Amino acid sequence: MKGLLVGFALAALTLGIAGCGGGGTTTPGGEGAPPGGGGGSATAVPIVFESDRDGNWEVYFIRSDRTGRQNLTNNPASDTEPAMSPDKTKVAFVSDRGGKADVWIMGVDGSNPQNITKEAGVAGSPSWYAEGARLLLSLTVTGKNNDRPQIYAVNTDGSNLEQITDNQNFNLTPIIQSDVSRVTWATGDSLEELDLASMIIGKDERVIVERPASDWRPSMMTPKVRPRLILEVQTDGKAAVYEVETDGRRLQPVVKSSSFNAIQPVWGDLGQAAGSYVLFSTDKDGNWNVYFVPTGAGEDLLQKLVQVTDNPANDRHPSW
Ligand SMILES: [Ca+2]
Ligand SMILES: [Ca+2]
Repeated sequence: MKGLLVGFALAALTLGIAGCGGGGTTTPGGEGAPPGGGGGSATAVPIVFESDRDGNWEVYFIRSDRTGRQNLTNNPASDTEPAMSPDKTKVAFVSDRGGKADVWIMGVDGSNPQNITKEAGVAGSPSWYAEGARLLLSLTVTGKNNDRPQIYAVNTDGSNLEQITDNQNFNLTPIIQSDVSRVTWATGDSLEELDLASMIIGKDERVIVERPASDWRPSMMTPKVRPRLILEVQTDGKAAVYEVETDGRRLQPVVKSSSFNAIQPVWGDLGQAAGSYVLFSTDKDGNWNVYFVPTGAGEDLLQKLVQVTDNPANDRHPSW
């Protein structure tokens, strides 16, 4: 029961942001050339996201050039929080179709969904780890850790569950920092004031971003050159995307506006030659849509935004 409350509280944290979109943006073409039906540029990157466009939350596939849109889950349950595997062949997501919130893994075409937390607690925040061999996730186990979610790692078949945090805080949205076994996640005594923490598993847990704001949903950025994190920051009911050094220094905005919110950032490179991009969801059109933008857009942010979804429903939580 407490796990459900945590789920609702998280949804409120996402949806409670004051929306004030800046009017509709019309983009030529629109999303939705049929799967496999012509089009699709050679450099298009596969993206998954959550949407309630069909009346309940489903996980959808679309390419970065907006072709190939497909409902991957097609289930009356709530299917959310998709995470694309490193080799782009699988998608981890959260579904309550089994009676509680669990992490499931399916093929990138929606095939063969498997519940990997059936025997564990209430699950959320899946992210891929160990080159796709394991997942990091949050698990709320009744009677443990003040009934608050902790960070765990698990094999993709549900075996070898390992508890990583062991405290009385809320612990959410873990990621692995590339090339090292350092986990970064959000932690805090209140969902309204989360901080970013970091540790080599079992060794040196420390808070790296601690401010009177909610700092969470980290994503690793430029893993090979000058590694940094991007994250979602919520201050005074407004959400923006920031970047920060992996030790917490030099926090600065990447996608920030006084007229719209930007949430759930994921870093990507769109192919090595194309540079560094952040994929995220924003309410700038008056409803939540998925966009990406070069990380160094700066003053040219609005001109450099690339729209991926344009459905009036809520399109959020992208991954690529
Ligand atoms: Ca569903
Ligand atoms: Ca939308």
